[in-house]
Amino acid sequence: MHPLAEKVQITLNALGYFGQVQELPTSTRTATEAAQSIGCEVGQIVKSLVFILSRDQTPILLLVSGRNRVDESKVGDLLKDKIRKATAQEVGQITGFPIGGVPPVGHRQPIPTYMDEDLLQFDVVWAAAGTPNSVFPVSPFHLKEFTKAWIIPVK
Ligand code: 5CA
Repeated sequence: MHPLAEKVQITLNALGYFGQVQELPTSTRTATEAAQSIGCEVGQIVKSLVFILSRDQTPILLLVSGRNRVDESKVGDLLKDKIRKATAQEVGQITGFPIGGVPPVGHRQPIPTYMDEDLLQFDVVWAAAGTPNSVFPVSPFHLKEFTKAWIIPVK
């Protein structure tokens, strides 16, 4: 297994996860590609998106259904701040993972995490596991527990 995918597997296990990180032969870099490679609905793909808060430049993580686009002003209003998308370089520095493989757990530093309420309608969702061709299945309930996420509307 790729060392970054292994790091995610180990982190997940430490959190009480019993499932398996899966390295696929085809790309899971984007939500569309991941859904195709896995054979699931695009809505079941968890996008792990890093945003930066304006006030103090600290990062947050948004776990977003693959079918949704983040309404930045709406989420900013919810958090009583403004948010902007992190650059690819910032994502690497903050999480330790490359764009297209950013997982919901296992980052270099703890990141306050918010989860799209639309993910709750699925029995199983799929998130990136550290590389652009690795993913893991998880129930939205366990994903919320593992990430200590707050549930919010994002779209
Ligand atoms: N592996 C899939 C989910 S299983 C995945 O990582 N999807 S994602 O949506 O979380 O990651 C792709 C996201 O990376 C894009 O939605 C986009 O928000 C972000 N991204 C892509 N290119 C850049 C870039 N150059 N700079 C900053 N963010 C980028």
